[in-house]
Amino acid sequence: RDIFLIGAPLDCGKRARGCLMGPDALRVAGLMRAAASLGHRVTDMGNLSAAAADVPSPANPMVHGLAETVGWTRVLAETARDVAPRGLPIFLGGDHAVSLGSLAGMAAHARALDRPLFVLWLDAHADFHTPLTTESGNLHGTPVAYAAGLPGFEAFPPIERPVPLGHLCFVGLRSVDPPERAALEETEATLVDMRRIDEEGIAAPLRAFLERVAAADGLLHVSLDVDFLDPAIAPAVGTTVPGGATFREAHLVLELLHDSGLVASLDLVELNPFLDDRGRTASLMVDLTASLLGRRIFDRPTRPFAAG
Ligand code: DIR
Ligand code: MN
Ligand code: MN
Ligand code: MN
Repeated sequence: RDIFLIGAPLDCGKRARGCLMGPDALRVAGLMRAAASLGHRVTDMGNLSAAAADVPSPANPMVHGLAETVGWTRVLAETARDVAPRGLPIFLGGDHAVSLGSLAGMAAHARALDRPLFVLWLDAHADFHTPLTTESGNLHGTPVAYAAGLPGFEAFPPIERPVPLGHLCFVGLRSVDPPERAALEETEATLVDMRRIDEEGIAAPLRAFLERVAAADGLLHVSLDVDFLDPAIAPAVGTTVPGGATFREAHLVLELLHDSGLVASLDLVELNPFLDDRGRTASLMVDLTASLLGRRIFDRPTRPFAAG
C-alpha cells in the first residue's frame, strides 16, 4: 500500500503546549521504518504549516485559537483531499484539532467517490462539542460534531456531505461532558464506553461496526487519541483519564482494523512528547500503527467482513 505521512505540528486546539513536537517524536520512534518493514511504500511529506485565517471573533468568547485552527483546517482538508486518492494518509498530530482538517478532507474525498464516510473515534472523550457548547473553549474537543454537520462551525470550511450520526463509532469513552452526552445519547451513534468494553469485550462491538461499514461499501477514517490508552502505558498526553484501553485491547483493535481492509485514513493525535517518559508513548503509538498496517504474531485464517 502507498502510505503518506503528513506532519501537522498544530498546538492551537487547547491551552497546554507540546503537541507541536508530536510529528517529530513519531518519526524518531521509527514510524517510517515500521511501515516500510511491513512492505508498504512510505512517503514522508514533512511538516505542513498554516497561517492564521482571517475570521470574525467567535460568538463564544471562551473559544481559544479560532483563527489558527481555521487556518490549519483549510490546509489539512486540502492535503487530505489531495493525498487520499493516491494512498493512505496518516496525519501526525498535533492535538486533536488536526481532525477538523482530516475529516473535512476525507468527507470531500468520500463525496467525490460517492461512497459513505464512517468514523471510528478511539478516545477517552467524545470530542462532540461545538464552538457554542464548549466549556473549556478548546477546539480539539469539537472535530466529530464538525464532521457531523452540527451548527456553530460557520468560520470553518463547510463539510461536504456531513457524516450521519449512525456512521460514528466511539470506543474508549470515559469522559463525556453533559452537552456531548445529550447530543449523542439515544442516537444511532455507536457508543462503546469502558463499561461496555468490560462487559462485552472490545472486539465484539468493533466487529459489528466494521461489518456495517463493509456492507455499506464505506470508507473508514480512524482517529487515535493518545488518551484512548490507559495513562499507565501512555503518559504523554495532557488529558489523561484513568481506566483506559490496555496494551492488549489497543493492539487487538488495530489488528482487527487491518484485517477489515476498510481504513482509508488515520490520525495519530494528542501525543505531547514534553510529557513522555523515555519515548515510550511515542513508541507505543508507532507499534499500534504497525498493527494497523499488518504486523501480527501469526497469521489468522481470514475471517471475511461482510463485503470485504
Ligand atoms: C474536553 C476535552 N471534553 C473539552 N477533550 C479532549 O475540553 O471539551 N478530547 N481532551 O480528547
Ligand atoms: Mn480527542
Ligand atoms: Mn481525548
Ligand atoms: Mn447509512
